[in-house]
Order: sequence, then structure tokens, then C-alpha cells
Amino acid sequence: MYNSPSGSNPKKVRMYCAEKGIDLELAHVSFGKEEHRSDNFKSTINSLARLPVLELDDGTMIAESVAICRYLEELHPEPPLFGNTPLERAQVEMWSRRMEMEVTVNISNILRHTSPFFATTVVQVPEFADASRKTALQRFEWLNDELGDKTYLLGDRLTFADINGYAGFVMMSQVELEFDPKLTNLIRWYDNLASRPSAEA
Ligand SMILES: N[C@@H](CCC(=O)N[C@@H](CS)C(=O)NCC(=O)O)C(=O)O
Repeated sequence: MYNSPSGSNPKKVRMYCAEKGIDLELAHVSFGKEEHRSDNFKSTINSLARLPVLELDDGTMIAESVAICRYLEELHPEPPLFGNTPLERAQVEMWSRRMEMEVTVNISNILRHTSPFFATTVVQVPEFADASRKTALQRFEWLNDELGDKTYLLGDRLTFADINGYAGFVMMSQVELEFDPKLTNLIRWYDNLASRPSAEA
């Protein structure tokens, strides 16, 4: 897998693999040296200049972190992290999309619209970063209420939805965003995931 130690999407796949016991060979791509933006990377690995990308033995490239995890889940179904039944699979998908598209997207939008690293690839709108910060804080409150006293998003068992959400939160420190201490359900959920060995991956 073409990987970088920083970035929530490569981390998501590494954490998923650690939970599953899948040992992927990692090829380091330097964000600092902008290796992912080179013509070679874009023409042979991912035309969107993003990580992670999984290269199969026959040279096929699979981009998109969720697509990579779903592919690996098909090959390594145990332990199931995408749900056991039609209902569970729908609930994992529901929460996975909510975490990524309603909650943590706001964190990456702050970064993408403020960091010099993205100045050449994103039309940066600082007001959008400000709006995303407000939305992020609102969504944290929403998520705190939704979690209630549940250990994981679906109840008592870890699923990919938790990993997808957790990995998105790791960028918070880079945009000076913190959980309000009153959001005890969210903090409990986050700390629980952070304490799993897979979070070190
Ligand atoms: N939807 C893609 C997003 C991939 C993505 O944005 N990756 C980031 C790292 S977390 C990246 O490569 N950023 C480099 C850049 O935008 O220049 C996925 O889930 O893999």
C-alpha cells in the first residue's frame, strides 16, 4: 500500500488492517516532498494525487480508503468489521458515511482551506474554514447525543464505522480543535478507540 504516516485516510486502512491481523507491505510516499503530486505518481498510481492506494500483485491500483478496506474484508471476512447481517451492514454503512461526510469532513475542510500545503491544489476560502469549524463543533454535540452510553457506534462491537470516524478525528490537533469537556460520551468513545493497540498503527 502506498502510505504516509500522516493523514487520516492511510491511518484508517492501517488501523483496519491491525484489527483484522492483515499485514500489508507499505511503500512510503512523502507528502513533505510532494511525491504524490509528481507526474509519475499521477500517471501510474493515482491520478487524483492522494493516498492511500493499494497495489495488487498484478499491478491493479485500488484508491479510496473505504474501497481498500472493503476489498480486504472480502478476502479476510473474519473478524467481520462491516457487519454480519443485512441490517448490520446497512448500519455500518450509515454510520461510516455519517462519520466521514457529516462529522470529520469538517475537520479536513478546515485544514484544506487554511494550510499552505494545499495552497496549490485547493481554491482556499478562509470563510469556509471558519464555517466548517462551527459545523464541526455542532456535529460533535450531535454525535455525543447519538452515542449516549454506547461503547461503539453500533453498540457493543467495534465496526469499520468506528475506525472511519476515529481516523478522521486524528487531524484535530492540526487545526486546533478540541472536544468540549462536557461531551463525555464522545470523549469516552474516542479514548476507548485511542487505547486500542490498532490505534498505534
Ligand atoms: N477519499 C479518499 C481521500 C484521500 C485523501 O484525501 N488522502 C489525503 C491524506 S489523508 C491525501 O492524500 N492528501 C494529499 C493531498 O491532498 O495533497 C480516501 O478515502 O482515500
